[in-house]
Amino acid sequence: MEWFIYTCVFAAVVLMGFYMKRKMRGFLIDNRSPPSLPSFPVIGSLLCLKGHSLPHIFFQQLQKKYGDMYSLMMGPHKVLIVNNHLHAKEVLLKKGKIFAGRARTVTTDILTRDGKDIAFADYSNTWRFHRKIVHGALCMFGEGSASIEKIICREASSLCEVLTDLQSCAVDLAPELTHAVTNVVCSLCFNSSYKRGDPEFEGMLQYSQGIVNTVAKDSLVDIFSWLQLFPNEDLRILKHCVSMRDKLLKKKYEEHKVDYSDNVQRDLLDALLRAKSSSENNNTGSQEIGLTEDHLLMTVGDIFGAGVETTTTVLKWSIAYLIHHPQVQKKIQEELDSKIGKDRHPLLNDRGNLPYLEATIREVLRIRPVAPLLIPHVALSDSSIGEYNIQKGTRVIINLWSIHHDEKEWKNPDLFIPERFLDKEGNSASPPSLSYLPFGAGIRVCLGEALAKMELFLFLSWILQRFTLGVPSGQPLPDLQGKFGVVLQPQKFKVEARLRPGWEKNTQVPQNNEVKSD
Ligand code: STR
Repeated sequence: MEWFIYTCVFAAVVLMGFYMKRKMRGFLIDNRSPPSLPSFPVIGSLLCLKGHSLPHIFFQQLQKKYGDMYSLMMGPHKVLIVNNHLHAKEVLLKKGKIFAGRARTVTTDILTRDGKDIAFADYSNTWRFHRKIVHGALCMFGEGSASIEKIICREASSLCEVLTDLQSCAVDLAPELTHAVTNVVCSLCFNSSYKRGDPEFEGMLQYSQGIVNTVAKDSLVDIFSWLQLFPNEDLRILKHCVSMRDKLLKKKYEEHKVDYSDNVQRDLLDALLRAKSSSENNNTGSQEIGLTEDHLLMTVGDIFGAGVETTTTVLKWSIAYLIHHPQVQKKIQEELDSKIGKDRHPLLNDRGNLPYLEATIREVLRIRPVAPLLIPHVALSDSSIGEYNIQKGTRVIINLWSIHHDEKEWKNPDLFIPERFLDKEGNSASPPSLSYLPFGAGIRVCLGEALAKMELFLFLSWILQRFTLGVPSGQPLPDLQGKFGVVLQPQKFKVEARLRPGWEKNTQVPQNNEVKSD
C-alpha cells in the first residue's frame, strides 16, 4: 500500500512539474510577445489588412484594440508595428545597430541591383562605408556652405520668374517645383542642371513617378516573392522606369569618368569616384569593400531620387496647407515683410529671424510626414522592445503617423497649428513633444536633413515674399489625405499664384543681391 501512495505522490509531483513548466514557458514566451492580429496559414494576417489603402491610418486605429505595439504576419513574414515614440527611439537609437537591417524585397532588389544602395541595403560594412562617403560629401556642400545657398537661390529665382509668367492662371505647380528641386540635387550630384522642357528632365519626371508608384509599398509581390513569376503590371512599369533611370545614371557616370581629376571635387559623383580610386590605389580592394560601379551608380541614384521626391513632396504639402490656411500664409508674409522687406531676397542667415515660417515647416513635417511608415527595419538578432521579446528577422515598422498624431502628446493633432512650435513671445521653441521624428533617427537617420531644411526654407520664403497662393475660382481646395506609397504624396491640385502688391513691376531678383551669376 505504502508503495502505491509513494507512486501516486511521485506521479502527482511529476505531473505538477510538467504543468508548471508549461505554465512558465507560456508566461515567458506568450506574455513577452506582443499582442498579435489573427493569422492564418500562408496568408498570415493579410485578410485583416485587405481594403485599407492608407495603412498608416489603419495601423493607428488598430492601437485601440491591440495597444501601442502589436505584431502581424504579412504572409510568411513577422511584422511588428510600433506606434509610440519611446519604443520607436528604443528601436532607432538605443538598439539602433540591432534593428539596422533591411528586408530584401522583389521591388527594392530591382531598384537597387539587389541592395547595392544605401536606403534599402541591409546593414553591412559596405553599407557603412558608402554612407560615410556620402555623408562626408553632403556635409561638404552642407550647412554654412555658400555654394549650396547660391544654387538654391538661383533655382528659387527662376521658379519665381516662371510663377510670374503663369500669374493668375490655375496651374499644377508640381512640375515647376520638381524642376527647381531637381536642379538643386542635380547640381549637387552631377554639377549640372536642366532647362525647362529638356527631354532628359521630362523623362526623369516620368520614371521617378513610376518608381514611387510601384516600389516598396508592401504590394503582394513583395510579400510572396514567387508572384514575380506571373505577369505583373507594376513590375513591368518598375523595370521600365529603372532602365530609364539606369541609362541616365550611366551617362552621367561615363561623362564624369572622362574628365575626372583627383584634385578637383565638383560634386557627389566626383567624391564617390575619388573614394573608389583611393581605395584602389591603397590596394584596399574596391571589390571587397563594395565600391563597384554598380554600388556607385545605385548610391547616386538613391541620393538623386530621395533628394527630388522628398523635398518636392514637402513643398507640395506646404502649399496645400497654406491654401487651406490663408491666415498662416498672411502671418508668414508679414514676418517676411518686416524682417526682410522688398529690397533683397531671403538668405539662409534669415532663418533665425523668421520663426513663424520655420514653425510652419515643422508643422507640415509633423502633420504629413514624408514617409509615414519610414522604411521597415529588420531585427538582426533576438532582442526586445519595451516589455516584449523580438525575434531575429522580425520586420519592424515605425508608424511615424501615429507618433506625430498621438493625442497624448499633441493637442488636437489633426489640426494644422504652426504656433505649437513657438513660445508665448512667438520665438522658436523646442518641439512641445518628443514624439516628433520627421527625419527618423539613429544610424539610418535621413542623410539629407540639412539640405532639405535649407531648400524648404529658401523656396518657401522666396515664393511667399513675392506671391500669395490661393485656390483658383471654380477649383476645389487641395485634398489633404494623400496617396500612400514609399512617400506620402498629395493628390494633384491647382493653384493660383498672385504677385503681392509692390512686386508687380520689379518681380525679379532685387539688384542688391543678384544671384543669377554663377
Ligand atoms: C524615389 C524614386 C527614385 O527614383 C529613387 C528612389 C530611391 C530612394 C528613395 C526614393 C525613391 C523615395 C524616398 C526614399 C528614398 C530613400 C529614402 C527616402 C524612400 C524611391 C525616404 O525614406 C523618404
